[in-house]
Amino acid sequence: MESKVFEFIAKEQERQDRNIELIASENFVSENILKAVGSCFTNKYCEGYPYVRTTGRKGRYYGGTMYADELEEYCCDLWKKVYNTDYHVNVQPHSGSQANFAAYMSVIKPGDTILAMNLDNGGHLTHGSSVNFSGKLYDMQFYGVDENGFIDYEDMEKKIKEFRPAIVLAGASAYSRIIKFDLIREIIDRCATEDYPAPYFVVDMAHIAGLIAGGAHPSPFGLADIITTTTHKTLRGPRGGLIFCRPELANKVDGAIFPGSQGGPLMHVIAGKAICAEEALSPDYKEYAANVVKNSKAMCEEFIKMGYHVVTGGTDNHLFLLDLSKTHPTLTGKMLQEELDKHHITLNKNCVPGEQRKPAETSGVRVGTAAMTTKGWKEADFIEAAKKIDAIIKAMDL
Ligand code: DSN
Repeated sequence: MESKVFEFIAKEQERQDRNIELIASENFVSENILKAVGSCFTNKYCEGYPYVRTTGRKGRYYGGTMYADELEEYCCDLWKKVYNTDYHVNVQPHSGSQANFAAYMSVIKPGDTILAMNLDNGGHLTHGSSVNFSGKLYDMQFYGVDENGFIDYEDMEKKIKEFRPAIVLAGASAYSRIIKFDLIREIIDRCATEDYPAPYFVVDMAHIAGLIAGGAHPSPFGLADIITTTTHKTLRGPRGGLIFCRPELANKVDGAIFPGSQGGPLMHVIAGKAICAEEALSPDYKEYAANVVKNSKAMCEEFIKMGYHVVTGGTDNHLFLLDLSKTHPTLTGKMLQEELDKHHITLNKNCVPGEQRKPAETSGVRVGTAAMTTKGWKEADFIEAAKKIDAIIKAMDL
């Protein structure tokens, strides 16, 4: 049977081939991952867990799961190798949001306090937005960035002492600098007292997971209690999530995913996640991660050279934020995003620290280099793209 859907797929393929893709959370998966995600594993129900080798326990709710069991265990083993860790891993979260939901649910109760990074300062919807489950179910408190845009670790310590959160959450969607996981661990331990045991340290490493895997950003393993991620950003895998935790939290985390918040896992996506891990373990991957950062620095420096205001004045990772309010007071992030769309350059509007506009308008844009690095772009290509964006802005009627 013919399907109209293939027309949409063909148009989207054309767009992806043609456009300059600068959305910091997107990437291009390999043919193998595409094949796995489009495979017959999509037909299989596998509620429960295999874990025959790791725990001796098997708890699937359907027959015929023998190959899915092998796949899921293979996938879990690979992810432990990627991060060189003995943490438990759950590969079933359908997304980063589901992973965060389960992470919170596994160790705290609704009404408990979570301290997270302020959303305007680069946090994420599931880190306490009032319109998200996190903001509705938990008492959210926030730490922020200093006047230069860097995480204010002193503010974090002050807020831990003041609010005594049950979870301290680190991780961001639009933060361009190294996150000092070792310092946060130290702060958390320092704040613990006899009547306030150390809160859980949860890291959402979704944006930088690929850089950590490739050795281009410090790792939270060994420091955090629970680590969540998506697999489709710098990791360059299928859309989905993962949760890692200290072994003693394994049952709580697993229970929070299934049956706590999800039904059957998406086995075809788990197949894609396994290939993503195989790729992350390949020798080329280290080079890819290093190139993503090198390209990001080159493009960011070009914008600075042309007079743009970059939040924090630079980048250590795969992205940076242009604060347009300082240089182009009448140009919003939304206007620039829409103008660039017309020129086949894709990026997204983004709030900046101290944002004065609504999230639907914003005063900034976020620029990321992971996707075009996958397409083979080098520093010179990114510098060219920065110049092209500048020329487009100069041609706008502002
Ligand atoms: N929406 C993603 C991003 O663009 O950063 C985060 O989940």
